Amino acid sequence: MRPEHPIVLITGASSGFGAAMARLLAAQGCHLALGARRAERVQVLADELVQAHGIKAFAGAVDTRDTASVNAFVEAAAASLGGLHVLVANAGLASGTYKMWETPDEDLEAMMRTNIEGVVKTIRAGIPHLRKAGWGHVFFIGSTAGHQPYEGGSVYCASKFGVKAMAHSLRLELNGEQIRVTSVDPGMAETEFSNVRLKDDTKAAAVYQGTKPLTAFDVAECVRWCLMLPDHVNIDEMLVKCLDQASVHKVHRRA
Ligand code: NDP
Ligand code: 8X3
Repeated sequence: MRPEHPIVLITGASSGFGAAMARLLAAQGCHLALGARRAERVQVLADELVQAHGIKAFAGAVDTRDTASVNAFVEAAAASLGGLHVLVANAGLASGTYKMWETPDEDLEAMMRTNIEGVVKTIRAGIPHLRKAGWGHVFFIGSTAGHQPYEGGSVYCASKFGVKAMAHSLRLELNGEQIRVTSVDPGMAETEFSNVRLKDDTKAAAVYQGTKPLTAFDVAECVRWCLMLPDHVNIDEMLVKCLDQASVHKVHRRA
C-alpha cells in the first residue's frame, strides 16, 4: 500500500536534477535520503528542507562507483528513516567530447563506472528495502543520448543506452510486484553537467547560448508526476526535451 510519506533516496543530490527533485519531493511531504560525494552540499540542502517542510531527511557522502560506499549509504539511510520506498539512481556524468579513438581511460572509466556500475550498485543495495516495504518505485535517469548517438559522445551515449536496457530488464524482473520502474530521459538541461563535461565554464555556457534549455526543475517535475500517478500506472519511459531541441542535432538558437 502506498505510504502517506514515501521515503525517497536520491543519488547525485548535491546539484542539478537531484537537488531539484529533493526540493520538489520535500514539498510533497516525502522523506528524503540525499547522497553525493560533496556531502556538505547535501547536508545543507537536507537541513533546509527539514526546516521548510517538516520532513525527515538523511544526508550522507556516497561515491556510487564504490560498492562499500553505496552499501553503507543505503543501509544508514534506511536505518535512519525507517526503510525506503523510492530509488532515484540519478548520479551520473559525461566526461569530455572525445572521438572514440581519442577517449582517455580516465574518462572512459569515469562514465562507465558512474553511469552503469553506480546505477547497478545503487539499485542492488536499495531493492531489498522496497520489496520489504511492499511498495516502491525505481527511477533511472537516462538521456536523449540513450536514444540517438552523436559524434563525440560514443561512451556517454553507450552508457545511456545501457541505462535504457537496465530499466527494461529491471521492469521484467520485478513484474508482479508493486514496484514501478521508470526511466526519465531528458535532452539538454542547464545544470552543472556541461561544466563537469567540458571542465570550462565559458564553453559550458555556450552549449545553451541562444536557447531556452530544460531546467533541473522541469526534469524533477517529470519524476514527481510519475511518482504521484495511481499505483497501477507505470510510465516506462519519458523522453523530454526543451521546445528548442527538435533532435540531438537540431537546436534552434536565437541571435
Ligand atoms: P550535475 O552535474 O548538476 O549533477 C550530477 C550529480 O551527480 C551531482 O550531484 C554529483 O555530485 C553526482 N555524482 C557524480 N558522480 C558521482 C559519484 N561517483 N558518486 C555520487 N554522486 C556522483 O548534472 P545533472 O543534474 O544534469 O545530471 C544528473 C543526471 O542526469 C546524470 O545521470 C546525467 O547523465 C543525466 N542527464 C543530464 C542531462 C543534462 O543535459 N543536464 C540530460 C540528460 C541526462 P558530486 O559531484 O557531489 O558527487
Ligand atoms: C545529456 C544530454 O545531449 O549532452 O544527457 O547528451 S546530451
